[in-house]
Amino acid sequence: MRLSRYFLPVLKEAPADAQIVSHQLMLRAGMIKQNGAGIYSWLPLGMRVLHKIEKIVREEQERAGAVELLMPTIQPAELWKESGRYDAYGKEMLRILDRHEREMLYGPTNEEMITDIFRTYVRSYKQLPINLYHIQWKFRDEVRPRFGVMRGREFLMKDAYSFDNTVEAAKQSYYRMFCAYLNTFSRIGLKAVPMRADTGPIGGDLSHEFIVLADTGESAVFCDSALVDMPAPGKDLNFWQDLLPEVEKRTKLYAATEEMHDAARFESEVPAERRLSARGIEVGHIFYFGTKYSAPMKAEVTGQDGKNAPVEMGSYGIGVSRLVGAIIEASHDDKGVIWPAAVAPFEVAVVSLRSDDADVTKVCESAYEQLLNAGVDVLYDDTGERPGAKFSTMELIGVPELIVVGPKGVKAGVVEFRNREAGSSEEMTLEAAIKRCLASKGA
Ligand code: 5CA
Repeated sequence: MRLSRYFLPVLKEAPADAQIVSHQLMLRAGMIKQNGAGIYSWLPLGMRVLHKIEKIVREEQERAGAVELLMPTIQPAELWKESGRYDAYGKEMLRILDRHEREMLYGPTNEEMITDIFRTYVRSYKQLPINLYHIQWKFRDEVRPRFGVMRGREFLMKDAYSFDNTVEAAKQSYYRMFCAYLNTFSRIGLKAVPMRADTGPIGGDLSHEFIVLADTGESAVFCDSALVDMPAPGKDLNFWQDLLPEVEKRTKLYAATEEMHDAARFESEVPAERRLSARGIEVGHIFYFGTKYSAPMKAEVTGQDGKNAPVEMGSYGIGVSRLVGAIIEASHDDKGVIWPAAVAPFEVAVVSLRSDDADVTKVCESAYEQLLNAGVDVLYDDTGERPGAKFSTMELIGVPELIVVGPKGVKAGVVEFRNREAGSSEEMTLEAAIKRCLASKGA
């Protein structure tokens, strides 16, 4: 992408009402634009990050056996009346009347709709297990939308739904997703702590939240320190089975300390020694709720014994748009965002220090072309801005690696290779710089 043709409306200063660093940086880096309370447009740079997160989420869902579909944002109220949640959900649900005065709603979640899809097509235990997911916008009329995309009213969620024949099989599906979540957050470059949680309006009696530690988080983190010691980002967790004994060990520990469950609910009652004095951001939440929806909605399957019984279900959410804010909270400095490589909107930038110099331009064009051809997400700053302003923008938007091309270097046959996170700068040939970029991409 040539910066001269890109849409990157960076701001010198963040609007005064942006209270936390991720919100400030997302506005300043031209990633989002607020359109209403808790409602945002995703500008090109923000959308790139969103797509990169989605891609990782998809890959890990598919690896865990979940199958993608797409349900609508607008749902008929009838389904929610069947489950009993239409009245129970309260004011967070955005209710709409269509031109025929039919009651509709903008989906805050999709348990009812997926249960309806399931019951239309599946009859026998032989067709199970099934796990279906989608990545779709949700709307919750939050009392206090705040912190930018962290607590929006419209937000992007990955929600998966598992269907099993027995309680044991359903728990297996639950822990399979548990492991998929550890993989997902690790690949994104985050350390997310699983914590036993309250189930709220989704229901059920087994639930975990995945929390990214950050001072600005809205969730208080209470858990055994053993649980905090989860695999470090980047560690290859590979296949979920490898991890299952470990997860079981850890979850037994939960089971052993029932107060942990209460701790998640009643912040004030947690004894000081059990607190991590930490706060965190909930980036994922998984639930096992058995037949809470399948029983009232009559989503039944014929079992091995020939009898019909409601299917065992769980649901599994990831806050895809919230993750963008959470990553920035966890990874930034006073100059801007430091993206983990896997989700950086651009992996490399070629920065021309003199766009009016033909030799400099020739080297830049060659670097840009080679990187594009190698499949690297490259931003080419071909504008006539001052070098200082160019570097500030690159640091603000968090491009991990820069190839800087200036007249002196070109004469000497070198470019400057900069690394955002390390703050390092080295001179080398263009060929060597490109090799370095490809190496960090794993190509
Ligand atoms: N149906 C279940 C699981 S699919 C569900 O809706 N779970 S949830 O309510 O916990 O939401 C899943 C995830 O969406 C949360 O962990 C959080 O990361 C994200 N999320 C929830 N509310 C918001 C919001 N207002 N703004 C941004 N992200 C949100």
